[in-house]
Amino acid sequence: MKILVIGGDGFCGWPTALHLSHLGHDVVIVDNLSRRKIDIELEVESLTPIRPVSVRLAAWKEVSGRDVRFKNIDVAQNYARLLRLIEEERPEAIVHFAEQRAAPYSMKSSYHKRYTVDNNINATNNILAAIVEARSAAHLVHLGTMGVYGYGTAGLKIPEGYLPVKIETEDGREIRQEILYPANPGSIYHMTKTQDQLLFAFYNKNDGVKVTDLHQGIVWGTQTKETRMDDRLINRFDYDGDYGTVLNRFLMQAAIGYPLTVHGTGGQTRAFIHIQDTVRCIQLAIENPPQRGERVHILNQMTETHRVRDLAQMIAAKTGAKIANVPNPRKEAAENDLNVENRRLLNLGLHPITLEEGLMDEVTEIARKYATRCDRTKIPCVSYWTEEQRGGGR
Ligand code: NAD
Ligand code: USQ
Repeated sequence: MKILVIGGDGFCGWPTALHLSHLGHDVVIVDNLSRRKIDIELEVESLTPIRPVSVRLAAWKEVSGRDVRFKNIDVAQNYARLLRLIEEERPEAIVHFAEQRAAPYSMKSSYHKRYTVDNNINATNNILAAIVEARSAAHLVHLGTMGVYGYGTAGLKIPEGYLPVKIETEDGREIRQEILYPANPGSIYHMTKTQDQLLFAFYNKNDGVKVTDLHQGIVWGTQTKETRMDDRLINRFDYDGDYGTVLNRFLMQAAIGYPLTVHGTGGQTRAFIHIQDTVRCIQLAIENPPQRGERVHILNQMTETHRVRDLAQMIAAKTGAKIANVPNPRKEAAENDLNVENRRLLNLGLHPITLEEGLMDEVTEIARKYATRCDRTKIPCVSYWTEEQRGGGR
């Protein structure tokens, strides 16, 4: 199958591109390298030494014998090049990772809020509009987020995208419908993902575009089967206060003897998935497209839920790390429960990697190995959600 992987130089996109290439698909990576440029802006680097795209692709050709092509296109800004690419390549599937994905980065300042909205919503709209204009039958697989639902569920198990509702009409009849689960974003970044959902629903209804939206939890881990095949294929590992996600941050902090930065009481419960399972889920989504005319497929791409303080305790118990409860720079519930339906991917054949089996490998294989590359001054989260926190937090 011909597959475009848009955002294919990033943390999830790179291992996905290799996985799909390894399966025999003809993969074209599209990326504007904005994530690498943001590293320069933030004066930070991936803990792992990631190589330039051309070196990555040459190494992949050497170890696998397979070609993966690369196109440097800003899909949010350069609609004409994106359209031409889809017209020329006629992909059967397009995987869309190309968004600014860090909640703290999206909240740093008005510039960062505006950049995140411009980039993410235009990227998604441009890809959808180009599929329609190119008269392409491509199946669009998008990486959404568990954060579209918010994390407070009032005891309800979060369904996969659609909520069945019963409404009583004025004349006493009962109407039953399935609606998109009410959006409840907790950052500008998460808000762009709730807008993406409406774009998918509209283009699906109006133009019959086939879309799968994967509402993914927090991804942990670094390497996959393919990125381990050569040092030059190593995946990125973000640990800084903007892009580092909680579990990978804790693993790295444990490796360098930095007290684990638990926000507030650490009562936030979140959903998690290992990067190896991410690439497998995307494969499963590509292999199981919606039929023409079918509504948007929404799948919850997560395998376990954990409370932040429990994660910190688990890592502390395994490594002897200390825990520091730091003031929470975000505006979020101090404590929440989270119960999530994830049967669709399990039914398609996903066998999850558990935290229990993978955690220590990650500490030794990655975090300890590259500990000397860590800049400790970049660890604290210094992006505040509100002006009050900004004022009081400095
Ligand atoms: P990332 O920042 O590492 O990768 C995104 C890639 O997209 C980067 O290489 C970037 O250069 C590229 N990109 C961004 N805007 C672009 C544009 N306008 N044109 C072309 N390329 C562009 O992020 P990631 O962690 O790989 O996340 C990928 C997707 O998965 C995101 O949409 C994110 O919201 C979603 N997601 C990530 C996680 C996670 O924990 N990392 C969890 C849930 C969902
Ligand atoms: N947290 C800490 N200490 C830290 C860092 C984070 O306690 O050092 C807490 C945060 O306050 C938050 C939780 O851990 O309560 C998760 O934070 P995170 O940065 O790991 O995850 P988040 O901001 O939600 O974003 C990440 C990805 C995003 C994706 C999302 C999936 O960056 O792209 O969409 O996870 S989800 O969380 O399910 O919405």
